[in-house]
Amino acid sequence: MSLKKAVECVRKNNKFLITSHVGLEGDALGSELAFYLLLKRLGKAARVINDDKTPYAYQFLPHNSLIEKFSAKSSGMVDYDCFAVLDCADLRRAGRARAFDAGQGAVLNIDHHVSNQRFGAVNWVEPGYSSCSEMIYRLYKELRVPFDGDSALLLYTGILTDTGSFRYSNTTGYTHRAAAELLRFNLNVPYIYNTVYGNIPLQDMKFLNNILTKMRLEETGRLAWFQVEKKTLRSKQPVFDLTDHLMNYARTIKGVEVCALFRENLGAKDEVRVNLRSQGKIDVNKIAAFFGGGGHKTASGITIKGRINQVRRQVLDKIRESL
Ligand SMILES: [Mn+2]
Repeated sequence: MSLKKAVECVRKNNKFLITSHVGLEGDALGSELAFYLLLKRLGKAARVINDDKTPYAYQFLPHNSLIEKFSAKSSGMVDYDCFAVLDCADLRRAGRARAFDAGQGAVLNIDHHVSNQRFGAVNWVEPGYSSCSEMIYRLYKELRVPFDGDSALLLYTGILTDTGSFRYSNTTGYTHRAAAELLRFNLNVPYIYNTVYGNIPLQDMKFLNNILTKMRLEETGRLAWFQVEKKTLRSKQPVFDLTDHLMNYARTIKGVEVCALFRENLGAKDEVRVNLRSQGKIDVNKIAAFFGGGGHKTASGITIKGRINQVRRQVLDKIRESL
């Protein structure tokens, strides 16, 4: 589709500024840093600037330390001719880094979310890819840039996490072939897996357990939901992003078709982050889109202004309609 235009955009420009969505995870970071390395191989200048900081579980990724934290003060001084936004369905998801959109560079939008808003001058958006990292893998192939141990580790981690360790429906033969090629660089798979999933501090595990015991089931067990309030988050201060763990537990329960997590945003007043997961029958991207969010058919998210109880009621009503 527009892979050709993305390639052209990479060839034509020389100074790149790379960002991704807030709530950074494996695919966002893996694709950003692998794209950075690709540009370096091509002799281009590049910087990675994120609004969020790299979560604890992903700090092991090679070159993580070169990622700069967004600062409103210095943002006007960044020089670039291309603003590359990766794994980001909507420019608002880039947080404050979206301010670069108003700058001097053309926006290159590389993403696999079905809800992508096509906000770029060049949009390479293909929901058929498991992950943005798989798209960057493709870009390496297209530009004939060889992989090395670092790029392979980054791309493998991005693919691993966005496919739920190769078990979600977005996993294809192409995904496995890409992984097989990346594994040739002697990646330490148990190490990657343990660092990403198996490194939860005991305190966080207790917190996770606490939320799990408060899980609610509705609609004869087809709908599961959790609610986490600011005061709980403040007192427990989890360092680990527990979203996937919570959702995976809920999804594993026999009969559950949709699960929802409602979490008050610590940094804002009356703002709730909603994460939705589906077993496949229900399109949670549609539900998220109704409230201004988006994502994938089986995994989506929304940030909604309002009191948590009210937000929860509205979203649950919408889910019930589709069950
Ligand atoms: Mn992704």
